[in-house]
Amino acid sequence: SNKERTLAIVKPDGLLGNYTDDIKKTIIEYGFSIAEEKLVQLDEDNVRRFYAEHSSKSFFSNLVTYMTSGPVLVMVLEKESAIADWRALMGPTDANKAKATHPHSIRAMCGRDMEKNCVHGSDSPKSAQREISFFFGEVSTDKVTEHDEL
Ligand code: YYY
Ligand code: MG
Repeated sequence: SNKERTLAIVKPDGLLGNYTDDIKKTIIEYGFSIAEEKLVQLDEDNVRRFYAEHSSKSFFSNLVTYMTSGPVLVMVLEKESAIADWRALMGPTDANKAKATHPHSIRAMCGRDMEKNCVHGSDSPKSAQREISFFFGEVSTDKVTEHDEL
């Protein structure tokens, strides 16, 4: 089939603000299916490896602190053009920009700023493959701690 898979994450502020149900409802409304999901608590090493491409950026240590501040909901979303369509549905990285220019996006709904932007989405087929294996590959349970209360 022409279906594609992408990795989506509801970040700690999304869970804390109880946005998970609304986000999932939006995901389904827009024609994605949720192929996999799990709630995980990331540690520093997980985040450093997941966001390795950003390791030299000035915001990196704040990103690590934020992403380890509470559990995250990790999902594999599936549909035609899932990667681009999930990026579009999330809206711009900066949630303030999302509120101004993409008021119906998920980051406009539940993000706060450039850092606390509520959701993640893979940015290319290569990233999607890497990120899905990171969380759902064969040795994934060694890498991330699964969280009990879903
Ligand atoms: O893919 P996306 O999440 O939209 O943005 P990236 O440029 O890949 O950055 C990853 C992540 O890093 C972003 O979601 C928030 C954080 N971040 C930040 O805290 N400050 C920045 N100036 C840029 C990104
Ligand atoms: Mg990115």
